[in-house]
Amino acid sequence: MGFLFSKIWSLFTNEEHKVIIVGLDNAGKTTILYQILMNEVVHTSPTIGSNVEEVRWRNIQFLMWDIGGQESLRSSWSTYYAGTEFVILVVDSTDRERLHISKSELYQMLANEDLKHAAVLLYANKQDVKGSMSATEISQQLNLTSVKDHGWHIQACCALTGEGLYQGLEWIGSRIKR
Ligand code: G3D
Ligand code: MG
Repeated sequence: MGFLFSKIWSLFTNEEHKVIIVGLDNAGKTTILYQILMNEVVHTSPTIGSNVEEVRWRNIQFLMWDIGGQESLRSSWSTYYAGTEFVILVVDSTDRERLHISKSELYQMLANEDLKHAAVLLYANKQDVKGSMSATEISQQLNLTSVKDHGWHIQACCALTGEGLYQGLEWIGSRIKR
């Protein structure tokens, strides 16, 4: 019923905002998508290809794509870029060894013509784990202040509890002109 209603609503508003959720494998992308969607933690297995869900939040309709992050799948990310308004880049804040890979994926995305107008929300996920990097530390490591040609925002979060996820969506909502 909720789905039907949101479908009808979207016919009136005629607006669905495309969001892609990217990040390395195991970062927490699928957990985040389903936490936002259903407010619960689902048991995930590595995403092959992608999951897509319609998410309605504060009268805003989103189409959210959760794209597999294993190395072999990363080259296909760009096939999802067209029409994307928001990129959610999920970083595993415990994974210091691979932060440089997230960094190069980020700058590769920012350089892509299809994402020229997209804004980036970074989730510094797994904040519940002791010793994880803070959002500030990640922001420094990724040199985010050098990003001038895209809107960006970094939000600390824990996908298991949902903490921080809605603050991130607030930022996205604030960028949607209505
Ligand atoms: P992915 O879709 O980015 O590949 P998943 O990642 O959503 O499948 O999550 C990968 C693993 O990280 C899962 O653990 C998931 O429960 C865990 N995870 C996701 N978010 C958090 C978080 O905020 N804190 C902690 N501690 N763990 C998190 P399993 O054990 O199922 O592989
Ligand atoms: Mg996944």
